[in-house]
Amino acid sequence: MSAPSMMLYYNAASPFARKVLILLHETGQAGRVGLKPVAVTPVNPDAEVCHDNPCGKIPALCLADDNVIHDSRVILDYLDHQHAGHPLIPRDGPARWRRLTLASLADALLDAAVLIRYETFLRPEEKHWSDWLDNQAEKISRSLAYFETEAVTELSAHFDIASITLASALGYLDFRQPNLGWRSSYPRLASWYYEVSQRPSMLETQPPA
Ligand SMILES: N[C@@H](CCC(=O)N[C@@H](CS)C(=O)NCC(=O)O)C(=O)O
Repeated sequence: MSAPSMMLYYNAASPFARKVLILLHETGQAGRVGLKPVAVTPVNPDAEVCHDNPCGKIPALCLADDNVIHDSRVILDYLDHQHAGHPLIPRDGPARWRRLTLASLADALLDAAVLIRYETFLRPEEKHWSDWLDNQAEKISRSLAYFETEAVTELSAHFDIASITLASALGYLDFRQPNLGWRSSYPRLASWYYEVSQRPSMLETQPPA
C-alpha cells in the first residue's frame, strides 16, 4: 500500500474527528490519511494546529498540495468526493437538504455536549454557570427527542452523513456523560444505535476506554 498522501490532526476523544475516521473507513480511504494526534482545548491551543487552522480546532486535514481543509463538515464533503462508491452526502435533490439538516442537528447536539465538557472539566467548579449548563443539556434532550420521534426511520435507511454524525454524537454522550441514561427515554434511537455500533467503522473508531 502506498504512503498516506494526507494528514489529519485528530484526537481519539474528539467526536468531530471521529466523524472523519468513520467516513474514511466506510469509503475505503483509511489508508490515504496519516493521523497526527494532538491535544487541544480552548485554553490549551496547539501551535502547529493553529498554524494550519487559525481557530485552533480539530479535525483539520492537510492535503498533498499543502492546502488545509478544516471543520469536520467540510472535510467529510471533500473526502466524499474522493471515492468512487455511493456518495455518503446526497449530491442533490430533497435528500441532500434533509440529510444535511439531520447532520447539522446532530452536530449542534455535539457542540452542546462538548461545551458542557469544557464548562465542567476546564472551568473551576466555583465558576460553573448552572443555567448555562442546564440550557446546553436541554439542547441535547430536545435534539434526541426529535431524532426519536421524527427521524429514526429515515436514519435506518442509509448509513450516511446524517447517521455518521448522530452515531458519533451518541458515542460521545456515552463517553463523556455515561450516567445520562438517554436509552431509556429514547428506545428507538437506542435500538438504532445498537445496530450501527456493530459496523466495523464504528468499532474501529471508538473513543478511548
Ligand atoms: N465545527 C467544528 C467543531 C470542532 C471542535 O469543536 N473540535 C474540538 C475538539 S472535539 C476542538 O478542537 N476544540 C478546541 C477549541 O475549541 O479550541 C467541526 O465540526 O470540526
